[in-house]
Amino acid sequence: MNGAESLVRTLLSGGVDTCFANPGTSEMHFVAALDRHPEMRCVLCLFEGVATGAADGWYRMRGDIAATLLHLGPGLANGLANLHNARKAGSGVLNIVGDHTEWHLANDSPLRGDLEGVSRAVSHWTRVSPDAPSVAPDGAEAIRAARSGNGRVATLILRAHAAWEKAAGPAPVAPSPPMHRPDAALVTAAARALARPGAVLLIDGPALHGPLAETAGRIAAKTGCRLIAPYLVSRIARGAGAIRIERLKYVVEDNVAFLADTTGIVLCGALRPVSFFSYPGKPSLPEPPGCPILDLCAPDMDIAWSLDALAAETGATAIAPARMPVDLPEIPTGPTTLDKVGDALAALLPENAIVVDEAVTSSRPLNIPTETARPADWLHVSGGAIGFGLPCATGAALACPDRRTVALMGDGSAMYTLQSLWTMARENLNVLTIVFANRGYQILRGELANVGVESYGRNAARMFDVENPTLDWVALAKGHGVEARRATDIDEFTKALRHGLAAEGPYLIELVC
Ligand SMILES: Cc1ncc(C[n+]2csc(CCOP(=O)(O)OP(=O)(O)O)c2C)c(N)n1
Ligand SMILES: [Mg+2]
Repeated sequence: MNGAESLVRTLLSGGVDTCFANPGTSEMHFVAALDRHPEMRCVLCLFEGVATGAADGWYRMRGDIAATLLHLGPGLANGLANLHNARKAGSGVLNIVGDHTEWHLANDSPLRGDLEGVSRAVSHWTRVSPDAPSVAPDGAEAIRAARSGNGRVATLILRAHAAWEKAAGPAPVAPSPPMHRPDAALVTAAARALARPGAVLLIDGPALHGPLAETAGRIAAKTGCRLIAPYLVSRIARGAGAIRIERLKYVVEDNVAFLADTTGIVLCGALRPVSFFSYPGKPSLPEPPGCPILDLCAPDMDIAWSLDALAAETGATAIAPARMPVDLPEIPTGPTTLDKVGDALAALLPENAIVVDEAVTSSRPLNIPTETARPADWLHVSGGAIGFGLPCATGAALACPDRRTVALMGDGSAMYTLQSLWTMARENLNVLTIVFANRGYQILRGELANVGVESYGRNAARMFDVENPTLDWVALAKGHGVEARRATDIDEFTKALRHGLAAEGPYLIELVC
C-alpha cells in the first residue's frame, strides 16, 4: 500500500467519510486511493472557498469533522477566508493539501509557494508529512487535532512522493485530549457574580443549542441573569420552544445601550464582547467602563462541564428555563418590505429547518418574526468574511439530508462563492436560496457615514452599487443547474417560497428589494 492509501484508510477508520475536494496533479495518488474507496463521499467543489465553507457547515451541523482536499499553496489560499470563518466559529476542519515532491520543491516550479506559511495563517495545527511511512500516523494526528478543543483547523501537507511511495498501513486515531475545566473557586465566583442584579451570562459555541442551551437557560431562570449570545454565532437554536437567548448587536451604539445596565459579565464558551469595527471616537468595548468580566470557560475548554458545574453551584437543576412562544404571522401581501419578507418566512419556515444567514442588512428585519416561528437552527458568518453562506449551506445540507436548508443571501455576498449552486445541483441538496437583490453593498453605504464621511460621489458609489450590468440571478442559478424564480412583490415571493420549500433539490429565489 502507498502513503495515499494508508491515509484514506486512516480517515475512514477514524470516522472521516466525507471529503470536499478540488484536486490537482500533486493529489493524483490520493485521488486514486479515494477512488478505491466508494465508502468515502467525495464532493467536488468548483472553488476552494466552497470546499472549506462546506466543511465548516458540515461540522456545525454534525459536530464532527469532514476533510477537504486542496491543491498546494494557491488552492489552500483560495479556501482561506472560509477557513477563517470556520476557525472563528470553532469548527473542526481537516485540510489535506497536496504538495510537490521534496526534490521538485528545490526548483521554482509554477505552483511552488509558501504552502506552510499559508497554512499557518489560519490553521491551529500544520504538519508536513515528509515520507510515506509518516503519512498514516500524521493523518491520525491531524484528525485528533481537528477534533480537539471543541473543533480546530488542522492542515496536513501531503508531499507527492509521500503519497506514492510504500507505506506500512493505516494508523489508529488516539482519543482527543481531555479539555481543561475551570477550578471550583472560579465556578463559585461565577455563581456569585450571576446572582447580582444586572449580571450577564454570555454563552457561545455548543452552549447555544441542544442540552447545553437548556442548562444555560436554567441558570438564567434561577439566578435572574440575562442570557446573551454574540451577534454572529456558529449555530443557535431559535424559534418556538427554543431557550430565550438575547443577541449582541452590530451597531456600536446599539450594543452600548444594550449592555448599559450590566454590572458584570460571566463568559462561558464565549470571548469578551468587542465591536465589529473600530470607528473614530467610538468605543471598541461595549460594556460599561469598569464592568467586571469573569472568564469562566474559554471556547476551547469543557463548556458542558462548566455549565453543569455552574448549574449545580447556583442550584439551577430543577427549574424550567424561559422559552420562546409560538406566534406565526399572517401571510403578508402587496409591495415588498423586509418586514413582510420576515413575516412570510416566519409563517412558512418548516420545522427543524437549517437557516444560513448571510443576508447582511436584509436579515436584521427578519430576526424578530422568526424568533417565534417554528424551531430552526440558524448559522451565521462567524468570522465576518463574506462568501460563507452558500458553501456553508451546501455542507449543512449534506450533513442533514432530512432537513430543509434555507440560505438567506445578500446579492453581494452570494457572488463570492456562487459556484456552490453547482454542487447543490449535482448532489441534489434540499437548499432553498433567497437572494436579497438590493443591487448593491448596502451595508457599506451606512459604514461610510459611520466613519464620519458625510457625502460621497462617483467613485464610492461605483464601489457600493452592484449594478450596470444588473445581475440576473435566475439566469445565474439556471446556469449552475438550479431552478429559480424572480419575485418583485410579496405575493410572488410567498408563492416562490412555498414552491422552493417543497422542491426536491435546490431552488433559488431572486427577491428584488
Ligand atoms: C471577504 C470579505 N470581503 C469584503 C468584505 C466587506 N463587506 C462586508 S459586507 C459587504 C457587502 C455585502 O453586500 P450584500 O451581501 O449584498 O449585503 P447588503 O449590504 O446589500 O445587505 C462587503 C463587501 C467582507 N466582510 N469580507
Ligand atoms: Mg446587497
